Amino acid sequence: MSVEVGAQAWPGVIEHYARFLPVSEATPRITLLEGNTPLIPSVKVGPRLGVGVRLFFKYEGLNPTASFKDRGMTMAVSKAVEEGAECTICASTGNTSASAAAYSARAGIQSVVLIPHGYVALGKLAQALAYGARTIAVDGDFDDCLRLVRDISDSYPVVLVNSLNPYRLEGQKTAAFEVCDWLGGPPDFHALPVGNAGNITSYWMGYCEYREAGITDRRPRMLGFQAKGAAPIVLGRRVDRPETLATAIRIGNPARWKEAQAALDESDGIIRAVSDDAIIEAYQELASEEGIFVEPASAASIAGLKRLAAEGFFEGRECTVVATLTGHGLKDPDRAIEVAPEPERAPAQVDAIVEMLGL
Ligand code: AN7
Repeated sequence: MSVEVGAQAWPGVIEHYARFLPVSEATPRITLLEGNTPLIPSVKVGPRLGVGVRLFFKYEGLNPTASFKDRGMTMAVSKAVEEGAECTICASTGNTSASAAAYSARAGIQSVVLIPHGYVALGKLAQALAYGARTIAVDGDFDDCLRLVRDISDSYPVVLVNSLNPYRLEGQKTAAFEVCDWLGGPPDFHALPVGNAGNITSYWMGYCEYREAGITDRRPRMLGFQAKGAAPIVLGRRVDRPETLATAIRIGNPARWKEAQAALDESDGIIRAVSDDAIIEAYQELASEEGIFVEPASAASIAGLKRLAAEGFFEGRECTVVATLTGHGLKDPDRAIEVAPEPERAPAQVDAIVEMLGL
């Protein structure tokens, strides 16, 4: 018996949201069926923010390469192929490179990724290598890598797929559409971590376009959070040697800085820095109290919401808050193990284990 593909199956973000995207029938769909990620109600963290707060997690770690980057990458690689490209290039703190490598493999074209040597989480490095990207570890940080790939793609036949590529933003804005579609309208606040600032820019585009199309009648206030040691937008100046254990957002000179600032201004938004300790605390709470394992950068938005709550921000407010959890916890297994207690050891005997457990 043959298995039929159901007509209702999720077709990926390009096909599902084609009427909002710069694609035609002729655009190839290079897709791994990304998107359609769950909007999970918070059971513990949300109620603690304030009695009137309804918090939802947009869990982007469930995309095909386990981060939100797949939404933008399906667009960027599809358009690159439509335009006849044979090679993509990107700079990355890890997730962009994993995604670029996967979608390029899917398209049957080469990918080249430049990553800061020693500062990419293990799972992400494994992905770039497994998908067959030419993986170049650069003696420098992400900002150096981005400068290099901009220069190279300006002069050589390789397509830049960082979020400087406008198709990346187009694809990523679909996450805002999904939030509105699932909630039945926009939230009051949307929180997310900010690194290169492509995602906050994309969500804002998505919320604006849905309102312009008359699908929604308002837009959320955007809440952006950077790591304290890598907070250029908060400080209003470039950070030359960014440092944070949330390596995904270890970025000192964001490519979409201006657009992110505009999103914050237009939405009456807020951008704040959170410490690495606060990030790790939120990271552990998400896993142990919500059952949601994310990478450290993703927890920055939760650390930020907790900080706002501690300042009284949510007091007396009835509001819906969506926090994007940008990447899966398995991306960075080293950090997970480092901050957790060691596994207990036992002999292979029932008695010993029963005694350990105090049963
Ligand atoms: C998990 O992969 O910049 O503000 O090169 O991986 O849109 O950059 C990753 C960024 C948040 C920040 N959370 O998003 C890269 C890269 C995770 C991330 C961000 C990133 P942007």
